[in-house]
Parts: sequence; C-alpha cells; structure tokens
Amino acid sequence: MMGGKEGLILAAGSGRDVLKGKFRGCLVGLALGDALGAPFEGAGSVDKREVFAAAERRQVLRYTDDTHMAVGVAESLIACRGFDGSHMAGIFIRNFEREPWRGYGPGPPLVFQRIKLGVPWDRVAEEIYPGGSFGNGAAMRVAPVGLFYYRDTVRLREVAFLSAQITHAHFLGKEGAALQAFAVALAVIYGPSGSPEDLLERMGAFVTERVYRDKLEKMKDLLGAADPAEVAVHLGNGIEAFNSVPAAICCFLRHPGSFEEAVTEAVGLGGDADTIASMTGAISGAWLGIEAIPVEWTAKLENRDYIEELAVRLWETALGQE
Ligand code: AR6
Ligand code: MG
Repeated sequence: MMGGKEGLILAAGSGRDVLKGKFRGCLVGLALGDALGAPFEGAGSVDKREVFAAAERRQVLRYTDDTHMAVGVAESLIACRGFDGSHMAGIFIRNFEREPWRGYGPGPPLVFQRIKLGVPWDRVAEEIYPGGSFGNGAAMRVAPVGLFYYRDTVRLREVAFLSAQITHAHFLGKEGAALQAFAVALAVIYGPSGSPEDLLERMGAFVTERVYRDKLEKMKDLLGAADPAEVAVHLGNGIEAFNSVPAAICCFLRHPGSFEEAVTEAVGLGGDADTIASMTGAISGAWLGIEAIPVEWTAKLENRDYIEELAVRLWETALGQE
C-alpha cells in the first residue's frame, strides 16, 4: 500500500467531501486542459495571455480524444468495479464509433478494427508499432486509474500497465501511464499542502525506466526556472510519453497552488499542447479540488455534467472497494 496511512486519514479525517472534490477536480481538470490546449496542438510556444484570451473567445470548450478515452476508462472501472481489459476495450470501441471525429492518434483506430476482427485485447497493440506504441495515448487517459487505486501503488501500476496494453504495448508507453497515474494518486493524498520536492522524491522512487528517472532529476532545476520554454527544451513537448508526461508533471510542480497557472503554462509549451495540458490539469485538479478551477471555464466545458457525474460515481465505487 502506498501512503496507506495518509490515504485513510484523508478519507476519514478531512472528510469525504474533500476527496469527492478531488475526484471531480481531476476529471474536470483533465477535460479543461485538453479543451484549452486543443487549438494550440502542434503550435510553437505560446504566451499564457493568449491561452486565456482564446478560452474567453470560445463559447464552448470542446474536448478531444484525450478526454473521450479517459471517460471510457472511468466508465469501465465503474461498470466492472475495477479493471476488466476486455470490457474496457469494448467501451473504447463503442465510444470511438459514436464520435470518431475527436482527433484520435493513428494507432488506436487500427487497434479497434483488429479487436473487432477477433484479435485478443492484450495482444493486438504489438501488431501496430514495432515493440508497441510509446505515444502518450495511454497516459493521457489514465487519470481515473490513479483516482480509483490511489491507496494501492502496486495495483495502480498493474492496472495502469494493463489499461495501456490495449493500445500502447511499448514499455515506455506503459511506464508513462503508470507515472501519470501515480502523480494523480500523490495529488489526491498530499495536495494541497505537500511540497513539489517531496513529490519528486516519491516519483523518482516509483519509476523504473531511466529516461523518466533522468527527467524527474532534471525537473529539480526547472522548478524555479524563470522562462517556461526551458521546460520544453529540457523535457520535450512531443507526442511520445517520455516527453509529454514529464513536461505535464513539471508544469504542475512549478505552480502547485494555481490551476490556471499550471494549465496555461502547459498549453503554452506548444507541441502536444492539449495532451500535456490535459495531464497537468488532471494532477492539478486532484491536488487542489474542484473549487480551485475557475467557474468561467467549467461553465463552458462540453459535457461537464456527465464528466462530474462520472467522477462522483468513480469516487463512490472506489470507496465501496474499502
Ligand atoms: N515507433 C515509432 N514511432 C512511434 C512508436 C514506435 N514504436 N510508438 C509511437 N510512435 P499512437 P496515441 C509515434 O498512434 O499515443 C491525439 O492527438 C508515432 O509517430 O499510438 O494514442 C492525442 O491528443 C505515432 O504516430 O497514438 C495525443 O496527442 C505517435 O507516436 C495523441 O494523439 C502516436 O502514437 C495520442 O496518440
Ligand atoms: Mg494531443
């Protein structure tokens, strides 16, 4: 069990409502980061003021495949009261067929086609890229796993890997998903009073792949860097999990007290801006809770009611597992 003692104190002592607010903050934060970043995907670095202004101009903050797949992960964990690979793959396929226009990466639709032809859910991903995909598609959707298993690091890693396996079989894609899920779990347990340095220590002890360990080490220098562009220079801002997951974590750690600052900085990195901001938003929302997310943004978030409802059902299901 990870931080089992702290987790129990949080659930019993500081109130179930705090925990519920963290679950809601995490999924709403994920969707908002995705929606705020979507217009900037593939861009160069962008000033935060432009990110705020672009959000203000839009009537609806529409999300993309990152949120669509995270919704699928949550739906499956709730329906099965835990992980079931065949069920989760089926939900991904059902949701994709309803809304294929969400901006999916190239790999997942090919995976879905092959599963429908009968290839087993846990074998298919190896057929698409040599060694499997190391894209960030498993990490971008994994936050509900971090919420559901926040008290149990061993199971959290197992389920992060298994949920990744459906589309992202490469060990670096899986490790990115596990690290992002772990960051969410740490945010649930230690936010908002913990320290970025302590979180970095814990993440450093968690990861097993060198590229992630080296980037977590590098983050110590980046926490106080004046120019956010340094984050992209040293950690990367690309679609690969080993670039975008560390970049997302770093933006959160540089601004643990402010959802807006963390998320707009993540969007401003450019590159895979929606996915980086989505992962930052999930961690920041879990750290600070729903109350810290600006209402001007949540009011315009597409399908906000359903996303919040899922967060609450995930919370109820997770507590029911005690
Ligand atoms: N070898 C070479 N390139 C690779 C490999 C590999 N083994 N694995 C991944 N790539 P994919 P995703 C590169 O297709 O991760 C949406 O826009 C390759 O360039 O598995 O689900 C979201 O917003 C490949 O095209 O998709 C996210 O930004 C790319 O990684 C993103 O897509 C993506 O891998 C999620 O994409
Ligand atoms: Mg993206």
